[in-house]
Amino acid sequence: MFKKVLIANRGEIATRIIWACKELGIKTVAIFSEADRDALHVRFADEAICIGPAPSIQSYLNIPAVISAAEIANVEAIHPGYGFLAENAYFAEVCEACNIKFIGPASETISLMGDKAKARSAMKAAGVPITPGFDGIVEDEEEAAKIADQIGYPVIIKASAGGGGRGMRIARNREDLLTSLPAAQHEAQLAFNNPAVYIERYIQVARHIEIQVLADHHGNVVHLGERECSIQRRHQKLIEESPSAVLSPELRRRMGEVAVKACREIGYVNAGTMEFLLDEDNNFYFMEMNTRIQVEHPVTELVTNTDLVREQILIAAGERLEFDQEDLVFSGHAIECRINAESPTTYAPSPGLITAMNLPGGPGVRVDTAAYPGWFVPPNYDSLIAKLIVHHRTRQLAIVRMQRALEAMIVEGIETSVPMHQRILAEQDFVEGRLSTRFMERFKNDGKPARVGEGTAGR
Ligand code: MV4
Repeated sequence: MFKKVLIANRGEIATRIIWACKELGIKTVAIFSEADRDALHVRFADEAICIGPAPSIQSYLNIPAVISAAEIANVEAIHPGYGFLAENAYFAEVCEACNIKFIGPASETISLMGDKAKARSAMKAAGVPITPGFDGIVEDEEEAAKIADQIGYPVIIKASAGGGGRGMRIARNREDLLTSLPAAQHEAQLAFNNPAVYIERYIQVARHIEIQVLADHHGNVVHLGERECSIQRRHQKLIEESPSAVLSPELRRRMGEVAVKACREIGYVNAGTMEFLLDEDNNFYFMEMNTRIQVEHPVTELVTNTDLVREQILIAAGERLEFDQEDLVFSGHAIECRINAESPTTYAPSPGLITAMNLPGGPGVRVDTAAYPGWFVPPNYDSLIAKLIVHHRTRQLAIVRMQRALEAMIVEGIETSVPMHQRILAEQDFVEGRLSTRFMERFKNDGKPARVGEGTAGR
C-alpha cells in the first residue's frame, strides 16, 4: 500500500480523498493556490504545498507545479479527484513517466474516452448499444446531409473533443444541418483546437442514466448499479439519485452487464462511469465514459455500502477489489442535492464570506463539504460548496428526508441553491419520478422556498 499520496484538487473532493487515505493509514499531501490558504483540505492534510496564484491555470492545472510538489513531498501516488487534471491524459502520462502512480485508468484509456468519436466506435465494437448514427468524423455538408437522411431527423452534431454537452448542436432538418455543421466545426476548433464533429440521431426525450464500474488489475470488474442524473441545467447536474425510479431489476442487470463487458473489452482499470441515454421505450444508448471519480459518487456509496475512493486507491496500489458482483447488495434509495454558491433565481455565482453556517445531520444524512463558517468562498473556482446526500428505505422517504435536511442546511453571507432544491423536490413531476433531461426547461423558479409537505411526498 502507498505510504503517502498527493491530492491534486481542492474543495469537498479533496477532503473526501483525505478521509479515505486516513482510513487506509496513508499520509496525505495537499496542494493549494494562494486563494485557498485557509481551505479545509490544507488543514486536514499531513503536509500542504502552495503551488501558485489563484487562477487555476497557474495552480491546480499547472502540471509542472503539481509534479514538482509531488517530487518534493516524495509521494508514491496522486489522486486527481474530478475536474482540473482528472481526465488529462498528458498529466496521467507525466505521472507514469515520473514513477508516480496516477490514481485512475491508464493514460491510453483516458485518451480513448476523451475522443468521443473513438469512444463511440470502441463501445460499438464492445457490443454496447449506441444511438443510430455514423461512427467516424463528418467532413463536409454533403456527407452530413447523406448521413442525416439515412438516420433520420432530428440529428445532433457533437464535437469529438467535446463532452459533457460542450460543442453540441441539434439540427431538425437539412436546412438546419447545412448551417449548423460549419458552425459546429468552427466552434469546436475555437473551443478544443480540433474541428472534428460526428453526427447521431437526436433522442428528444430521455433520461440520463449512468452505470458505476470498478475494475482492478487482476481482471475483476463489477458494476454498482445506476445513478439517474436527469435533473440538469446547462449540462450541470443539480440532483442525482440511485436507483432510478424507472429501471427494472432486469434492465439494471442488462445495463450493468453491458458496462462490465465493455470494461473487459477495453481493459479498463479503476473507477469509471458509463453514461447512457434511456428513451421512453426503455432503449439505452451509450453517450460517453467518464474516467474519473464523479461528483455524485456518494449516492452509489450509500445504496451499495461501499467506499469508492478507497477502492480507487486500493486498485491503483495493485490490490484486489474488496468484493465481487455477488457480494454487492443494493439497499434503499439515495438522493444528492448539489449546493452551489449561487443565486437560487438567476443562478449567478455568489462567492464571498460565509458568516454563519449549520450543516444538517441525523439519520441517513451525509454532507460532503469543505466549507465552514468564516470561510471566504473564492470567486475563482466551481461554485459547488457542499453535497447533501440522504439515504432511506424508499424514494418517497428519501425525498421527505432531503426536504427536512435542506431546511436545516443554513448558509449565511452568500446565496445558495438550497431554495431551488426545495422547490424542485416539491414538484409533482419530481415526486412522481417523471424526470427527463428537459425537466429544468419546464421548471419555473419563483425563488420562494417550498416547505416540507407542500409536495405530495410523505409517509
Ligand atoms: C444526446 C442527447 C440526445 N440524443 N445525444 C449531453 C451531454 C453529453 N453527455 C451528451 N448529451 C446528450 N446527448 C443524442 N444522440 C441528449 C443529451 C443531453 C442533453 C441535450 C440537450 C440538453 C440537455 C441535455 C442533458 C443531458 C443529455
